[in-house]
Order: sequence, then C-alpha cells, then structure tokens
Amino acid sequence: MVFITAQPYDYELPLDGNVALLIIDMQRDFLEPGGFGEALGNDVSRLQAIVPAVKQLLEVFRTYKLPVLHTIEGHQPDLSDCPPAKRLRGKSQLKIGDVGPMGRILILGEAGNAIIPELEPLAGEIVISKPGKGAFYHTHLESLLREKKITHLIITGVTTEVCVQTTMREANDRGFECLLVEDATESYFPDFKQSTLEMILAQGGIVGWTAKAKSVIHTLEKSYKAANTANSLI
Ligand code: C5J
Repeated sequence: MVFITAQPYDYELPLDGNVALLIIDMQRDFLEPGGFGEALGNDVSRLQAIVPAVKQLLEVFRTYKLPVLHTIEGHQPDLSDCPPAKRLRGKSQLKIGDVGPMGRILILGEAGNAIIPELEPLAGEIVISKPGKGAFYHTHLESLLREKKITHLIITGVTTEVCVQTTMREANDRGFECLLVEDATESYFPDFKQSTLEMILAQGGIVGWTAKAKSVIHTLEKSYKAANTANSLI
C-alpha cells in the first residue's frame, strides 16, 4: 500500500494493479471553438489549461502499463440515444446533431467529437462512448472495471461539475475509491469547479479525494519504479 498526498486526507493506493486513469470527455466538442461547448455559449479556451497535466498523468500510466480509460460524450447519428430534453435544452442555435464547423455536433465519429490530438488514445486503451453525463449510464464501464478488478480510479477531464462530478458520484455509489485530480479537471465556470471540489471533500470526503497531479505522479513514479527495479532483480 502506498499513499498519495491528498485532501481531505491521504489516499491509500494498493500496488497490485487495481488503479486506472479515467479521462473524461477531453474532446474537441468541449475544448475547441465550433463544438458543443461553444454552441451552449461557453468560452471553451478555459479548458485548454489542463491539457499538460492530463498528458503528464497519461504518460505516467502508460510508462507503468497501468490501465487507461477514455470517455467520449456522443450520440448515434440517428439520435436514437438522445432524449429530446437533452437536444432542445439551452435553445441554442446549433443543437446536438446539427452541422457545425467540425461536423455534426456531439455525434459519434464526427471530427468534433474526437478526443483532442494531444491525448489521442493508443491502441489497447479503452474508449467508452456515453450518451449521458455520467460514464456509468448506458455503458459497460462498471462490468469492465469489475472484470479488470479495478477498485481505484484517478479521475481527470471536463467539465468538473457536469460529466466529471456525475461520473465520480456514480463510481462512488458503486464502491470505487475515487480521486479527482484538481489541476487535471476544468469547468467553463471557475466557481463551479471550486464548489465541486468542496462538495467532494465535505463530510470527510463524502464523494472521494482530490489531489494535485504532481502528488499523484510523485507517488506512482516512486512506487512503480521501485517495484519494477525489485522485479528486475529477482
Ligand atoms: C457537458 C461534459 N458539460 N463533458 N459535458 O455537457 O461535462
């Protein structure tokens, strides 16, 4: 067992391969102009700030061959999995399924729906497409995590108070030990990000833990480097 310096207290991590990195919705639709985020009236440039921290975490997980899961929020081209309530909400000019500058808004397979190039999944990394805000809703995420015996989730991505928080609450209810990386998640609304972190940590970590990317990376590097060295000496 190793510890990551975290809030509201240190996060215990077993070293027997039960931790995964969950990267939520780092898609062009949310981070680049012309996608779903901007169609809803948001300044999408704010979200770019976390890309280096998410990338660093991704590289560490890849280095130590730890599981990485990416999620994508998107709908089938025929919109059969998009409730009218979701499509019409916000009364924006460009709605889900309409053609925007990066293809059809929030539709699976369209250019704008892809994960940003900096974080493009490698072959073998799991990509979960989800029609909702929570990554457990109408997906096989839970069975996949159980199958791989993953008990601990290091969570990153966007947006903090929508898909990230919903997913973290869903995971917490299912018994997963969740840590949200403070500087690897972002919102269009700075106050909402701050409030989300506070809600997660309140009451002794009612939804889980938060920590800085450098604390997570420090513990993983120290622990897995040591474990790999010990294995190579056997
Ligand atoms: C939103 C998300 N904000 N990924 N989606 O609609 O948080």
